[in-house]
Amino acid sequence: NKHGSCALWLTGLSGSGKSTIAFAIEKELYRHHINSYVLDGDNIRHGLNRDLAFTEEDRAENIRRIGEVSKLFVDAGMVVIAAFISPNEGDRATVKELFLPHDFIEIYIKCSLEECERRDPKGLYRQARNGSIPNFTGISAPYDVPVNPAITIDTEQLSVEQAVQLVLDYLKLRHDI
Ligand code: GGZ
Repeated sequence: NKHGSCALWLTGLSGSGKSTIAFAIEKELYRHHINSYVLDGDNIRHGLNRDLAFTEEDRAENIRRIGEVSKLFVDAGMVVIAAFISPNEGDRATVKELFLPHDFIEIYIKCSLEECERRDPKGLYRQARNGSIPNFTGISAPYDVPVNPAITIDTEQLSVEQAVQLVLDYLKLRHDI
């Protein structure tokens, strides 16, 4: 839209790099005098969505609410950066429908399960493997690879800086920044 507000929707496995890239995008946009705001598990799942767990139904509701909140941010003229696994293609498509086509940018944070498990920054994959965390995405719950994302960022190949550059180049081509 003409004010450059949009939703950058980052989807990918746990440990793929979504939050790291989200905050690096926020920082770079700030250098360009663009205010943005990151929604991630830390500010959403501990607050607005603290009643939700990781069943298929709860994830769908998690993503639905985040989609609606993201739409409010875009209506308010902001760039919102949503960083959630959002594993279900249908749930992501439903969120996309809330926006004008130009205002919703799906970004696939691509990283193999093997590499995410190797990184395992919070030890969650280990716990998922030994059965202490059920329904863990990639281990015991599905992840639908995005069919047609606007941008794919392979975090096994690119640095955080290169990832941010891809997103900024995309926004520049759209004349958003
Ligand atoms: C996946 C889980 C689970 C299960 C807890 N499956 O790497 P993290 O820790 O910091 O990020 C993951 C986060 C995923 O929340 P989302 O809201 O992004 O998920 S979804 O979009 O699917 O609703 C992980 C932690 O929560 N976590 N249990 N079972 N990730």
